[in-house]
Formats: sequence, C-alpha cells, structure tokens
Amino acid sequence: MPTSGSSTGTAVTTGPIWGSTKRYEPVPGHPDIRFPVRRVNLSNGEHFDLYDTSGVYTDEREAIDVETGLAKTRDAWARPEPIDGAATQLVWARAGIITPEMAYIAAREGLAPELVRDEVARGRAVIPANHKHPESEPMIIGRAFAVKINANIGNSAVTSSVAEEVEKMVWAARWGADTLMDLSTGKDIHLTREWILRNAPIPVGTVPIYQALEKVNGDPTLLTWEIYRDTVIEQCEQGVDYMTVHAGVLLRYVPLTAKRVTGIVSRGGSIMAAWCLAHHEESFLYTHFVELCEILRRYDVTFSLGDGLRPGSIADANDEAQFAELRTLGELTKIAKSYGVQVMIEGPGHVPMHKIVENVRLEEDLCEEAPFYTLGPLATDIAPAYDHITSAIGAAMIAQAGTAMLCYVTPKEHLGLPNRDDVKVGVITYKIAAHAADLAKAHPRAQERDDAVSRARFDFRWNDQFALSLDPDTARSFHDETLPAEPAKTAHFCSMCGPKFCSMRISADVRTYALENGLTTPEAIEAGMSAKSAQFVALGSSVYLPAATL
Ligand code: IRN
Ligand code: FE2
Repeated sequence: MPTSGSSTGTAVTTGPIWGSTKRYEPVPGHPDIRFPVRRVNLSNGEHFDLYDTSGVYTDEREAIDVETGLAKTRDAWARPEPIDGAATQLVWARAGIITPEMAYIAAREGLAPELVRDEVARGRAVIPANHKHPESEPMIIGRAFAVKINANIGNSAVTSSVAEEVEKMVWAARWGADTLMDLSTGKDIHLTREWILRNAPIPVGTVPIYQALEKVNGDPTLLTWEIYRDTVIEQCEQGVDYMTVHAGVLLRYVPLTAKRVTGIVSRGGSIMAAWCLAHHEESFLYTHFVELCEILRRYDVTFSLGDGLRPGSIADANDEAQFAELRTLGELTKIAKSYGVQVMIEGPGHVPMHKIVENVRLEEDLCEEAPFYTLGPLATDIAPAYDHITSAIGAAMIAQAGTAMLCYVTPKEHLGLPNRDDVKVGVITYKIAAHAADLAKAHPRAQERDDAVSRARFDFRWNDQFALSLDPDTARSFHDETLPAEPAKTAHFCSMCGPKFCSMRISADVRTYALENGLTTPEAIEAGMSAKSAQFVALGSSVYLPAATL
C-alpha cells in the first residue's frame, strides 16, 4: 500500500510482504549487530526464514520519511585501519581480518565467516560497501554464495521524477533485488542519486561516464580524464558502492566491431569508442587506471569492469571484439587487486545457449575468477516484449556455470523505460533464474525453500504455498480468480483440475488407503489406480467435466 512518506508527498511502498513478518537476528560474535530475515509462519506450526533484501520498508510501520533517510547503521561498526593506503574488504580479508561486514554476510547466507573472508581474500567474491553508504545492509557477490541479481533503474531526459526513482528502488528491493544500479542520464542526476543512496538498504552502482557526459553537454569528444575523475570522486563521496568502468574498450579494438550485425550496443562502450576515435588516442580510463584504483580504494568502491564491447545480437556472440576486451579486463583485474581494490567483471549480452559456458570459463581463466556479472544473456533475439524470458534462459545457464550476479532485463528491454510493474516482473524473473542456478549448484540452503513450498502444495496448505513463494500477491490473486472463498484456502483441489482429478489429492488418498489396508505403497498405488480407472471410465472417460459433476 503506497503511503505518503514526507511533507512533499513522496510516496514509497511500505508494509510487510503478504504472509511474512520481518525480524532482525543477532550476528554471532557481534551482540550489537543484527541482520534481517523475513519469517513465514506456517499453518502447521513450523516457520521458514527467508533471505531478505527489502530493508525497513517491510517492517510493521506506517510510513517512512524518505527525506530523512535510513539509519546510518554501519557507521557504528568497528572499521579496521587502512593497509598500504587501501581501506577495503579485500586488504582486510588478505590480512586475516573478519570484518563486521563479513560476519554479517556469513550469518545472512548461513555460511562460515572464514569462508567469506577466504573468498574475498582470493578475489573470488566482492562486498560492495562504500564507507560513505552506511545505510546499506552488507551482501556478497561471488560464485561460492547464492547467486545475486541487480536491478537497473534511472530516469532519462524524457521521463520520471526523483520520487519515482526512489520508489522504484524500494520496489525492486522489496521483490528481491540484491543491488541496484542508478543509470540516470537526465537532469538532477546528483540529487536523484542522493535520494536513492540515503534510502537504499542495498548496494548502489553507477556508470560515472554517463554523468561525465552530461557535464560536457552530451558530446563525448569533449570528455577529459579530469572531468571523469572529478565525477568519480563526487560519486564516491556520495556513497556509490560499485562503478561500471569501461576501461577495456581500447582504440585498437574499435575496428573489430565494424563488421558486426549490431556494432557497439553498450552505452558506456560507445561513448569511449567515440572518444578514442575522435582523439585517436588510447582511452583515458585505461591510461589513468592506476589513479582510479587509488581513488576507489580509499572509499572501498568496487570496480565493475564494463563490457563495452559485449555482443548485442546472437550473430555477434563470442567474437574477437568481445574476447579481446575480456583479455584487457583480465589485465586490469590484476592491477586493481594489486592496489587492494575489489573487482567484478561484466559480461554479455546476447549469446545463444551453446556459446554460454565458454564465456564463464574464459572469464575465470583471464580474470582470476573475479565474480562475473552478466546482463542476461538473451538466448535469442526474436522476442521483443518478452526479453525478460529470453534473457532469463541465458541467465540461468550462465549462473549455473559460475556467474555470481545477474543483471535483470525487463519486458521493456529494447522498447522503452521500464515502469514499476516491469521492474517487479524483471526482479521476479531473475530471482527464478538465480534460484534455479543455486539449486543446480547445490547451494546449501536453496532446496530447503523448494521443499517447503512442495510440502505446502502437497498438503493443500494454500496460504503457506503463497507466503513461501517469490510473489505471494500474484500467486494468491491467480488462485482467488476462480476460487475466492475462504474455505478454498484449505480445499484439497484448485480450479485447474477440479476436485476429482487432483493428482495431489489422489496421491494423498493412495497413501491413506495403503495405511488403512496395511499395504505397501506400490501395492496401494496399483489398487488405488484401478479404482480410479474404474471411476474415470464410469464418468465417460472425459477429463473435462461439466461443473455440476465436480
Ligand atoms: C551488466 C553486465 N554487462 C552490462 N551490465 C550492466 O549494463 C551494467 O552493470 C550497467 O547497469 C549497464 C551498463 O550499460 P552500458 O553502459 O554498458 O550499456
Ligand atoms: Fe540488447
């Protein structure tokens, strides 16, 4: 229920997610630190705790004043001293220190703090947590952990207001976005980002070259290292947790895209390619990379090394332009890590299924297993308006192969700016892809949730099934479309098969029959099945019966 959150009437969505209550559990070894979970209290007396990204917005409270911002919780946490000029989770992990952020993440993921520290120390995981974003609830991106999803929002010159962007952030986090990227390009970029950051319980990423381009009125040839650097510092100071830097788009790679079907589709990539060609000089992002490292490590801002030459079509997948850039990203990864800066690597784009795994293997080899963060990829180009689905197919596959974070794609991809509903559909779709990969990778906690949903389904505990699901509101409303009455919430059937042909009910009957008749289950199934068969034939062997007979 949207509520008015401030005197200016800024509305953000608040209130619990249907069927669950928010709790804050203690982090072992840190009596003053608590991490969030959403508890589903089941009708059979059990409960199930879900990983939660939604922030205080899903607490039991009326309204949140977005002008005040969230509590600056992490400011009170002990922060180790910098090491050789770097104040990052990476250098602390290497020094054997388990920071409060690492302990928090371990509790949140149900894993050992030492595993968190070790994966960060090896550069196989990153914790995007700028010191200047103390409102964020720490999370980790890495192949040993649950697969994460990122939601992109951002106004463009033509649409959206600041308040709408804050609402989209809250909304994306509510449905499970682990991180958010603010890709605003219109006016009020600084202000929009300030509002988002001060209210964001999740890490926030940006692409600083977009704002730098605004500062030169949209003419990429007028960009300079100094303008870019000052933009990066401005954003570090505001609290941005990770930044996309397209430093792998080198001058000599640009001609490699000439024969492509879709050329350069990355916004940042095309800006840098235009600059390189106009000046006939190497990219300033590449030539000043060390200076960037020296800035980012003071704040603990994580690099997200951009894929400016990612394929934008099935035809261009895995081509030389793409992989040449990836090799350069590998070189930059080593430099960043030597300065103590955390790094992840952005990946494609559009890739057919049989070419997906190669992307992950190459990234691992070239980039020392730095977390891979991919945009889908779309497994086919033929379905505009359904690209959340075309891309979720690729996303599930690439995540199973080891990708650590998936950048969502909404139904509006290639067509327009996503609205609130598109954001939700994108987030839920990507939660499905990420969770399917967690199951395939045997993440310790993943299957517990499936089992809980399946048991609720088999027991006809409808409300439990809704509450445990990714989108209780939609599941419930679909069910209620045909069976809205309250007794239907415990009924042993739904309107899909009707009471007589519900397979779940028949199976349950078979079990009861076996128990009552002292039969083992296979015998009971046979006996039960022949009884059903007789009943089926007696009803005229018709699966679809008139309502009166049900
Ligand atoms: C993720 C992986 N590859 C690209 N992305 C996201 O795309 C990136 O994190 C950012 O949100 C957006 C950047 O787009 P351009 O500037 O590369 O088009
Ligand atoms: Fe695309």
